[in-house]
Amino acid sequence: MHLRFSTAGESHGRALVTTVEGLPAGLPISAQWVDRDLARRMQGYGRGARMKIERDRIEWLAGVRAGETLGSPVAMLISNRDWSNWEDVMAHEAAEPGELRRRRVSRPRPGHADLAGVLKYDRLDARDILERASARETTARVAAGALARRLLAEFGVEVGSHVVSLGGIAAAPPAELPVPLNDAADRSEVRVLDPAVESEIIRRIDEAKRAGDTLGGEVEVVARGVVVGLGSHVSWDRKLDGRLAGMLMSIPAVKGVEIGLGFQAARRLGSAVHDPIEPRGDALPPIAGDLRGGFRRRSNNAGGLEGGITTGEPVVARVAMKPISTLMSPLPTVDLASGLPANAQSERSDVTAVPAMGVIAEALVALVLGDAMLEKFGGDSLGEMRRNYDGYVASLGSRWAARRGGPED
Ligand code: EPS
Repeated sequence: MHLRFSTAGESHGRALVTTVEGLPAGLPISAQWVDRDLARRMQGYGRGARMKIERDRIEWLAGVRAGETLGSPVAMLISNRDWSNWEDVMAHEAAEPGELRRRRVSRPRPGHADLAGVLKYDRLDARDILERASARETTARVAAGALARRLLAEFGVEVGSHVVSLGGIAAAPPAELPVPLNDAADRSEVRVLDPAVESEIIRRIDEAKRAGDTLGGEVEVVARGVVVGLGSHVSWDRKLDGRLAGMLMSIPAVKGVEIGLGFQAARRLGSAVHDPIEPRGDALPPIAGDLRGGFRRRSNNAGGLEGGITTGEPVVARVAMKPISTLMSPLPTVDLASGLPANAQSERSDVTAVPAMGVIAEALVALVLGDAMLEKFGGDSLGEMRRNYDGYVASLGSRWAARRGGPED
């Protein structure tokens, strides 16, 4: 991995921390740039009361000076405002037993990490598990992703997302997605590009809330301006589709990922799946500076990836999230304290976090693409990376072009 990141922090602990290593020196960056994505992650109709408490923003800890990266690991801190309500329960030092019993979770929620976690880690209190399994951790990932997004922006890559279904209600987005995608999606409270279904989805969320239930949904992430040739067919762990799918599946509550046409492709004839190739202009390649090496596709069913390599078409992934597992009308479980049947614990939670999941998915796609860019173009400084990138783009297709008109192979 060329762009590594890790996070630490419990949902109701003091703070979240994230470190990002591998960024070149000289990348312009500001806290405002990162905070913008943190604020977007907190949005969306159907979020719980926690989002009214927090004002997620970063404090730089390391790796940035005078608005530019230094090439050293970047570390960021995001304080939890809610910590002040949990200091005793979440105290780091040995606490009074009474404090630990407060807010103990002994009735594991079906669908959450609670039960598997307490068994695996040999804990009595599922809070020891859920504090880290909580999707609060994605705040730190979005901060890391914002740095990757800043790197990609230097190379003209835009990563956006929109909700394609929520609570079983499908949106009908326009065939040509708006540019920039997020400006349009963020205008909707549920991040759909179909005003006709917006109020229907909001009604469904209200209904689910009244019933003490939760809702899942699907999001589409689109990265435009990605150069042909990121990732590789040569080894399984270098295939970019695998790297993207793995990363997206790591989002809490995500149960499915599709690239391009995804599962639909399995049901069609090959001729209705594969994207015909044509020259971009009337002439054959190369066209100077063309990210796709002078070619283009009539469709993009492949979602911008063939053989684990980017084609230069937009990279498109769909991500499916199950309904949140904290139900206010809880499901049957077993009380770990008594061993008897009980109803699962209900903690404050969201009815749905699908709109926020799109922002998280964008961040992770940016991290994977940023990693692949660094793998291909490397460089200790942004200038060095840019020279490598420009040299590659300028030479795309030149081997082939030099042979054209020459003796037949
Ligand atoms: C979240 C913070 C959490 C939840 C949600 C996401 O806050 P709290 O538990 O204090 O209400 O709103 O967590 C979950 C969905 C989950 O499964 O744990 C956040 O910051 O995104």
